[in-house]
Amino acid sequence: MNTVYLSIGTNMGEREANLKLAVKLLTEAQGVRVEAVSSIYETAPVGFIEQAAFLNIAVRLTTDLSSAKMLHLCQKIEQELGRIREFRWGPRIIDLDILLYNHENIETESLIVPHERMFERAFVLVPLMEISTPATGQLGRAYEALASIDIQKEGVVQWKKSVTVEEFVRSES
Ligand code: A4P
Ligand code: MG
Repeated sequence: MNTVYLSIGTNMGEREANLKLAVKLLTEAQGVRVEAVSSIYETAPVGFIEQAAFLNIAVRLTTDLSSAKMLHLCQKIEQELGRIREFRWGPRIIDLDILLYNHENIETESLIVPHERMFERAFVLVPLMEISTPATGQLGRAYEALASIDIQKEGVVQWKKSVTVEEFVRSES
């Protein structure tokens, strides 16, 4: 069984509903067991800053899917959400990134793990820390990276407290 951490973000449309639907689709996927979902954080946009604030979460899951199949599943869920809300909100309403896949270093044409930019992003690290325990290796590196980041300055604010996976999905609106 493989342990995988995902980062999910959205800044268009019904942001909370987008997150919940994405997690619901993960729980329904074959060979995937969603173990934990972080609190929801509202986060200032990084990169293109002239855009609306994001909601971000991190998800921990176990799976027998390979990393390539896991990426495929993430992309399928992105497409599904995009399709559902396409006319109303435009196609890019959700982003599912694989942060960690076990302790593996993966570098293929379509997948880089650990996610290339995760160690400098408070909107990734803060939720990730909530659903993991300090460790060595890549998670240890994430904990260390977060220690030197000013979370408030980065504009990462808890928006809704964490609940169980079942509750998170049940309250899908
Ligand atoms: N890819 C490579 N490695 C991975 C991985 N570990 N997980 C490839 C997922 N995909 C990975 O992704 C482009 C390509 O990355 C895919 O084809 C896949 O093969 P994409 O999601 O289609 O495009 P993108 O959104 O332009 O790229 P990416 O990397 O997801 O964007 P970023 O850099 O993550 O930026 N600010 C806040 N506050 N919160 C956010 O969530 N997100 C972004 C997106 C910018 N600013 C943000 C947030
Ligand atoms: Mg992505």
